[in-house]
Amino acid sequence: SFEAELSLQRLTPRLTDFWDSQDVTPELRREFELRLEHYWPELFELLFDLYGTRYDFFYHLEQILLTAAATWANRPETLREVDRHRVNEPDWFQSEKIVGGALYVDLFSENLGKLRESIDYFKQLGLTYLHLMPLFAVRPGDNDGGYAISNYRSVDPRLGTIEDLRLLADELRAVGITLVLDFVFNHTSDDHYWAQQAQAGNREYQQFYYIFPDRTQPDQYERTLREIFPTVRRGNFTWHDGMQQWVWTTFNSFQWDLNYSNPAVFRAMAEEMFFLAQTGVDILRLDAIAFIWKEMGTDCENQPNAHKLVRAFNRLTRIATPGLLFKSEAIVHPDEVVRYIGEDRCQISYNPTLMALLWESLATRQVRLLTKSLSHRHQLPKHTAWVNYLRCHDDIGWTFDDADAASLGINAFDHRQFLNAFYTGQYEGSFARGIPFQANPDTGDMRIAGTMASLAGLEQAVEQEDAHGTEMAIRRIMLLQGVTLSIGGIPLLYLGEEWGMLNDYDFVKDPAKAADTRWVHRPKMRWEFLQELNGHVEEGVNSIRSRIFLLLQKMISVRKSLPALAGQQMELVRVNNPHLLSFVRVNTGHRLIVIGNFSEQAQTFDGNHLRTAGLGRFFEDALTGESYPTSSTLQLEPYQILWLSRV
Ligand code: OTU
Repeated sequence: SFEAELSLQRLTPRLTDFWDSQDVTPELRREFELRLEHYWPELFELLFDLYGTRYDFFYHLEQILLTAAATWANRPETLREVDRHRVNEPDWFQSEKIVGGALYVDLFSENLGKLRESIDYFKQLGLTYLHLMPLFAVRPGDNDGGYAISNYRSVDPRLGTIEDLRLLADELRAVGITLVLDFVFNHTSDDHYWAQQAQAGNREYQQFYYIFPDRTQPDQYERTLREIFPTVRRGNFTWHDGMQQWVWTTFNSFQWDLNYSNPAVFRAMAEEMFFLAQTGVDILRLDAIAFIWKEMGTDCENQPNAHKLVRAFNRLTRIATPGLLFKSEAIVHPDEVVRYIGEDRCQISYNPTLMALLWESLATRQVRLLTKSLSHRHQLPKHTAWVNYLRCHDDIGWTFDDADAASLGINAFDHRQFLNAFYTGQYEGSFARGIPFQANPDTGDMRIAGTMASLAGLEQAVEQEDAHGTEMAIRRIMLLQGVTLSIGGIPLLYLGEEWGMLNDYDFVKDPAKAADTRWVHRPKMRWEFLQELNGHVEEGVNSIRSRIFLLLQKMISVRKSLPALAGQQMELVRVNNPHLLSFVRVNTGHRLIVIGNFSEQAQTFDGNHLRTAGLGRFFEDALTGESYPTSSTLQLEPYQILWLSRV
């Protein structure tokens, strides 16, 4: 637009001064200018829409632009190389070779220095993408697992230093492992410098947050807000004794929501983002992305301006750090989840609907809701991908679409009640051992905490010394992993899964953790399992651990050998059996059919269904090497999953 162009013209002298003061080559400067010319119009429109009526808009615009330029000027050359490479290969993360893992630095290996010694372990398991849970300086006491950040520019001293982080990033890059860190940008801790200034009465910083003198506005907002952490406190606001004011706190009372209607907040957070980018992180996980914009009269989730903010951050990265990607953490309705995904917003996103519906299928032994959802929800825009996971550090919420359920005659409310009963082990015959998270007595709502293995039946089976139950639990785990490793996107393990780690009920002994049941599925890594595996222990519980590890390791390595599993394209295959999920993956002439049995009974189907999906007369299971003819009736063992290719 004319306004965008004229603004850039007016800002150019400041930018020219900046470049003239720098000791950089004309080529480097030109690279920046080309990207700026390309992305400026969009960036300007977005920021003008968000902040154009603010008295200080142009000032912050200038500062943002200068920060972007300084970021490129000071970007380590190795990272600039990565930037250039990724601009030319925007699908680099679509490879079949990419397999992710997530972990807590302290629970996995104490600190960042020790974590570097685990690179061999990641390689042994086959990981090429590593998400470290938030490792920045946090408030004392409860810090919500690192999500209450008091300083984005320093590492929690218990874990190391920024220098350790840089070293780790370098080493990971050298062995081809992508580094993912959180950008916790919805809120800061109550002891962040900005919050401290606000508490000291500094008006400039009070405007960084949502702070109210009385209940008038909070009450107005509350009329349409959901409660996200109702067991922490009812409502979304916290009374602050020192200030004698109310503070907007969507999550814990010590996590203060940032006020993005203030351009100073956008600018300040852009600076924090660029600081993180320069440490060598490849992907930023945008935490609690759904909540970043508040609008009176709405639920203040998924607001149009939240999307504008994300796009503006994205455009800034295209200009200054073009190799950096965003991963969306929007655990919301499936229609809303996809709206965060795009080349111009978050290139990758958690797939919470697939996650929830895989667990739903395991409970019901039926795949109808899952297939219904997949049939119209799996496709994504180009140059983007799902991150497919089964468990993570958070709870499971049943975020499927009520209308998808209704179309199958399922009442969504009742079904969620059933799933909650099933996964907390209350339902007759349930194999699961989950515990409630954030049960809300008013709405009957609840989410589920628990490790993958405990939810899949291993805890109960081991406790009851039930060999058959144990076998079934291991098969359930491998069935689910077999889907997320093949369905299209980036598979992400939550480390501990590879050993079938069970719930750890000891979290209640730690006062900083006791009130948050998610700690039940955040156990410490047990390195003795690896030692046992290396010593080939064959007896007892230990062999269960080793089996799960070896099965998963094998499945990962098979995935990495199958080019059909790259990319995102996936078509469902009808096999006329309500217990069988089947789909075909096609990529550059390669083809693979996946078929999984979600019941504990053997299931048969007519092999001709696979023939019409393009498999030919014979096929081979890539997981076992066994081959079968497609002309006859075929049988899947309880919970068996096959990855079939033509021979
Ligand atoms: C995120 O999750 C993090 O993953 C959690 O670990 C944090 O506690 C929280 O933000 C605050 O930083 O409520 O139970 O998408 O589901 O953003 C998890 C909506 C959460 C929320 C999600 C949030």
